[in-house]
Amino acid sequence: MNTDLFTFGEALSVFISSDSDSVMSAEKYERVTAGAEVNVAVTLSRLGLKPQYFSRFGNDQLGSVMLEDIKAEGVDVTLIKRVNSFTAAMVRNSGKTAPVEISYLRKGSAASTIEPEDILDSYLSSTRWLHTTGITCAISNSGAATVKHALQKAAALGVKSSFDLNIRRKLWSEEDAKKVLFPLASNVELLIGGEDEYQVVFGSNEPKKILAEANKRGCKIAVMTKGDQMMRYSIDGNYAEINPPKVVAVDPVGSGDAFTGGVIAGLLSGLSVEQALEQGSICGALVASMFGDWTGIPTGKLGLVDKEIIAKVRGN
Ligand code: KDG
Repeated sequence: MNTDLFTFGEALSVFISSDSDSVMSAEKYERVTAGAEVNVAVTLSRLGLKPQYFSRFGNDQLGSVMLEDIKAEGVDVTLIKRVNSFTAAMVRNSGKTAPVEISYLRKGSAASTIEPEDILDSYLSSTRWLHTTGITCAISNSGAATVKHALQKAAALGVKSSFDLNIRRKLWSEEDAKKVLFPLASNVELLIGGEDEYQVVFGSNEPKKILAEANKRGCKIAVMTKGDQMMRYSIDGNYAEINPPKVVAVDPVGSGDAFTGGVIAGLLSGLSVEQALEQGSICGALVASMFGDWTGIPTGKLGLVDKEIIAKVRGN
């Protein structure tokens, strides 16, 4: 099957407290499916492209319901393996009145057994873009080896790729993250990360210097985000800045992935880097303006956000 995107990682069942903004007092929870890579895949699907997502899910009910959720979004899930382990989960409060606090139930999960042999060359040779993240590197050594393998294979096959640093400090230390992620932050079409994540991985506080170094290491487009504030980027040594649209942010979780998905979809559809970043920031802002990782992801055709939605965000 020919796909626009191939991505893999851990998807989680996210339990969000619904009767209290603290897990300490909540008795009721809503469950949704999320996860950095699957969020990117869903964004591409909503925008009218063909993404394929691989993971290992447990032979359990959470695995089954998540598979259905992802499939219902039009993402190809036919490669997902069911294994004899459990499907990961995350528990959080809504963040309506208190800061979001998360707990993971994922150590030793089904997805943490992902290994390089899972990623066949044919998955990569039949896609236009590979997307991976630092989260898969944090969940296990075999996850990190799989990311390395996939990025190297994609490069050898001439398939464009992206890598989102995505440091999860509840999963590993900054020191361990730097050791593993720095070698991987090279030779990709698109490197994405928050300012703090770039600082950890590149060991510097100077955004321009970091982005120039990323370009020198073969990351053609290096993008440094900072929530809803000014975004910095550099293409082949040319530095620029862009301001994301302002929205009332109610739940930023997942907005970074929608941003990444919007950028990838834009680049695949022939937008300039600046236009693709603008499209990504519209997707990110819309997700931040609603609760849940998928709720606000906009719709579109052929990889481009629908014009009416763009006009609404821009206030025209
Ligand atoms: O980027 C949003 C993700 O943080 C969320 O969906 C859960 O993948 C996740 C993680 O590992 O934190």
